[in-house]
This record gives sequence, C-alpha cells and structure tokens, in this order.
Amino acid sequence: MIVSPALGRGTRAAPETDGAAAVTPEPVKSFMRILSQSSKLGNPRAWAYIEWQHGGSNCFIGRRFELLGSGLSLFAKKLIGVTTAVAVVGALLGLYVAGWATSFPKEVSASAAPASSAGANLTLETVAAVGAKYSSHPSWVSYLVRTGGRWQRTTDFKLPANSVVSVTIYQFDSPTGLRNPFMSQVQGTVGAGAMLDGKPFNAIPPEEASHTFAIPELGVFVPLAGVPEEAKHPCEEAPCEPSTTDHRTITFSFRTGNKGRYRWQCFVPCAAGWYFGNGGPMQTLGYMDGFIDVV
Ligand SMILES: [Cu+2]
Repeated sequence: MIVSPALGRGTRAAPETDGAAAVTPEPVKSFMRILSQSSKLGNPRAWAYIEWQHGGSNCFIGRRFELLGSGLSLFAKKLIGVTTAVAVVGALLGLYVAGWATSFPKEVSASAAPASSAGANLTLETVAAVGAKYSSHPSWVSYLVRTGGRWQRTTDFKLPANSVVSVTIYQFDSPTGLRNPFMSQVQGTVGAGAMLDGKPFNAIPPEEASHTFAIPELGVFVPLAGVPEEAKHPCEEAPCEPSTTDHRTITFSFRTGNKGRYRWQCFVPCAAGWYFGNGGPMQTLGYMDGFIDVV
C-alpha cells in the first residue's frame, strides 16, 4: 500500500504480509472519508483543492478552498479571456502609435554662407545603409547632414527666409532608378541647373538615379546619380567620408522664399526589401524625408 506524504508526519502504512489481509490504518480511513465528503460540497464545476492538517494522533483535518473564478460559467470565462486579450493588444498598439507619433528628428540649422553671399550652406550625404551607430534600423538608406564637423542623422533643417541656400550632397549609394522620368530633370534651382562631379547638368537617365532631393512646395527637384555598381571603394555604411570612398558630388542652390514649414523628400523608391520600395525609410521621418523650417 502506498500512503501519500500529504498524510503527514508519523503516518505509516501497514505492512503487507503474504496471504494476510492488509490493514488500513485509521488516519488513512479519515483521509478517505473527508475526501468523499468534500466531493459533495459546493459547485460541481468548481476547481478546488484540499489542504490537510495533522489534527491529532490519528486524525487529519481537511480545509477546502475553491480556486478564484472557478465557479464561473464557460461563457463568462471566455468573455473575460477575450476582453483581457483585446485590452492588452489595444494597449500595445497605443504604445506603438504614441512612440511613432512623438519621434521626430532633431532640427539642424544650415551653416551661414560667407558674408559676400547672403544665404546659407547645407551639406548632406546619402548612404546605402545608415549603420548601427545612427539607427536601430542599420540597413536602411538614409540622408545625413554635416553639422559641427560631424555627420548627423536628421532630416529637419532650419533655413533663413528669402535666402539662397547652397546645397552640397555627397551621394554614396548605387542606382535604384526612377519610375517617373519627369523627376530625373533638375527643376526649381537657381540657374535652372545643378553640378554633378563638377560638371553642369539638367537631367540624368532615370535608371541612374539613386535618390532625389525635392521640395515640392518650392518646385525644387534634383536627381542624384548613383555610384556605379563596379565601384572599387564603396561605402558600406554611415558615416561615409568623401575623402576615402567612392561617391558622386551634386551641388546646386535654391531660394527659400517666405517663412513656413516645407516638406522635402526622396522620390526614388529606394527602400530595398519593402513593398514597391516605398516602406521603411521612405515613410519614416529621419531617413528619406523630412521638413525644412524657413524662419
Ligand atoms: Cu531615396
């Protein structure tokens, strides 16, 4: 015979002997009696457990506890489960949306241009992969801005109103190609053109575009030619330095006009791995689009 350890200290099973009937000890009889009584108590659907205490030399006292909510109907349990799950998912969605809606890139002011030419200078770079130093999405394409002698990942720029802004873009990425050839023309710049590696140009073949710098409200569109695939010293990830890795250099200038907040963006579907190349860095502020505050 096996006696449960729950019967407590001092309890022993009766020895079994050959041919002789086993004698059930008194504490075990008490245990069996209380157990049979407890099964008749309360809600038959209830989940319960019985806590046993040693109540004397051959006596055990059992106390019956119902588990929380065990008396509820199946429908009520399902309702509570579904409501709890919906509340948890709703809270997680709320946190995600709040985080997305409140994360903005830091604003950087353009550096002042030389006193001889009233205006400002803006130096940018475009990279194939922004790297872990700048983002939790190291593989995303991105713009960076030169400020205080360093490259910083932000796409919010502060520029002076009614001024000429001279822009230099170091382009380190390979071509992706434009879907709309119209965007491969330079538009809205001072002098109606731009410079590519020191040579003036008005358009590039659409398939050679890696990114564009465009401020639609100001009518500014500048296509950025890509680094050839066979380049020997491509920059793998930011920060990319023009002195050590293959790149294209695009320069142009535009007028800011009146004060206001203007959106700017890339129009090349350059987000590799995303649906039609337009997800991830193409739809998240701080990578391929941002704002220009003209003040
Ligand atoms: Cu782009």
